[in-house]
Amino acid sequence: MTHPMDLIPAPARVEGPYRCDFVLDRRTTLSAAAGTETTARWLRHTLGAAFGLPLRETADENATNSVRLRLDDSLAPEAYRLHVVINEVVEIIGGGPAGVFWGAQTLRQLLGPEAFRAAPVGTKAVAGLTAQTIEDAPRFGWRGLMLDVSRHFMPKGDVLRYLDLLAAHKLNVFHFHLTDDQGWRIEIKRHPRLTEVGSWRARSKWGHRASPLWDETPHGGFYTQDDIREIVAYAADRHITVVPEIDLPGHSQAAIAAYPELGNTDVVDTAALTVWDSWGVNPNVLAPTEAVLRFYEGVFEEVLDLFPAATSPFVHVGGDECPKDQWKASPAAQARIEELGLADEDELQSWFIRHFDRWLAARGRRLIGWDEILEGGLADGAAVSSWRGYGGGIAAAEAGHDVVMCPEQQVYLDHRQAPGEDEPMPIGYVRTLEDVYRFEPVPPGLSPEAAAHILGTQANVWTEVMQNRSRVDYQVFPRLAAFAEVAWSALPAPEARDYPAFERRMDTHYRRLDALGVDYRPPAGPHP
Ligand code: TNX
Repeated sequence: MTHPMDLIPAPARVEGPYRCDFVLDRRTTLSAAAGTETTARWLRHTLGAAFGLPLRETADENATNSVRLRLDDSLAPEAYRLHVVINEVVEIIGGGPAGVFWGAQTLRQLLGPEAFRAAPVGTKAVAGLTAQTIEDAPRFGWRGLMLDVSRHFMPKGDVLRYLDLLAAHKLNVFHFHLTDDQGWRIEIKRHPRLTEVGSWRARSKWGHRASPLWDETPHGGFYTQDDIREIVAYAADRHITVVPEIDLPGHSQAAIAAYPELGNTDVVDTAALTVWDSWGVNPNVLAPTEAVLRFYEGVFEEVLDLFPAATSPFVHVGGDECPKDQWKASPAAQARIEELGLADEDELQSWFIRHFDRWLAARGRRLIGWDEILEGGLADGAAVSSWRGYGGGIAAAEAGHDVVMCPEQQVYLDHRQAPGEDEPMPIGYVRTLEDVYRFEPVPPGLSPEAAAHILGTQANVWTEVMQNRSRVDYQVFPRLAAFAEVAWSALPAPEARDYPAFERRMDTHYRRLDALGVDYRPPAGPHP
């Protein structure tokens, strides 16, 4: 049985555990008040798979040997209280449906690592719990993971599995990086070549030909619109918001390869471009024309249809790493700068972003972009993903813009997690599990008004060198567990955080990850 202190992320307050237990068995019923149905379904599905518990529905809210789910609007929407009463009942009370769901995630952890299995645990059709009371609520409302499915396509089933992994860590935002130079991954009906041409590349180059990361096999794939609807619905059932990203005006070579007229045709032969087979910052960016705006409005119209406002209030337009060389060299782009009365190419980038900020706002959505969107002036309602360190986020927050903190030095999970030759991922800063545990999303010295603009934080997973789900698992875990605790729990200042205690709780958490089949980096290293 799990000691409550083994919970990850750590809850705000625990009373108990007391010495007596409550055992869920085949007679245990479930009562689900209005608003808690998704959690009831999830619990039946999860505990049914592992323990074979049917959790039959009861309308009797006072039944004993029962799991009770209900709402109490005196709590914050994502807050919950969980009571395990000796020999009687487990009660999960959420401020809103999401709170009940996070409480159910805690219940699963309390039931032991076996509760994370998707196959039956054997003859033991019971699950034991220690009596206790937990009161809990998240520190941040935005607790995210960004997954880059452009550099390496991740099949739909693997995406759904990642949504389950997010939910198990009480993360509630899935930032879906759907387009980039190396692949366009979302079906757009009015522009079919985006996926017909843009979703496949011939090879993946890295370093030199002999490198194990140089791959001469074609790579590709995309999500149909039905796939996307299924992903969005699956996320919604787990109280996860999806932020679709269509990256522009840079990181667009896959789109230009599909539709050469999107590029700067007066300076490059865009008809000769293919989906990029290499990595880095790409010079082939969108041309600043009205036709390009109309093309992307068409893309976003379909995106808004697929990602409804209720579960996708934010739409990400990228804005990162857009080299201005082609615009500098292009007579057509220069003429546009003059025609639009802009000072320079930075303002041209900002012209793109402002256009889509207004366009999205008129349709009830909010634009979010990487921190380069600050250059050349930021659109009024725009929010910023601060990735090049804290600086962009601080500037944006001080100017009254909402911010998601995701500095690459701290929470880029493609970066290596230990020094040493045998660490398989060759790029980036070394960020150990402990480093991630000591990451603080709100930089010190920020005024309280500016700090209120920090919506939260997210970890980003760029997949240039992660060819499959195992490689992604290895980079993401166990660090996502530390990140989840940073995003959820009210931890003390970085240097005062009790990392040894977290590591001890991780002993239990590794068993949960084992039961889930997660290919995490072993605590002793890849080849101890
Ligand atoms: C920078 S972060 C990028 C990505 C790369 C990543 C590699 C950001 C907005 N742009 O295109 O994949 O570095 O760590």
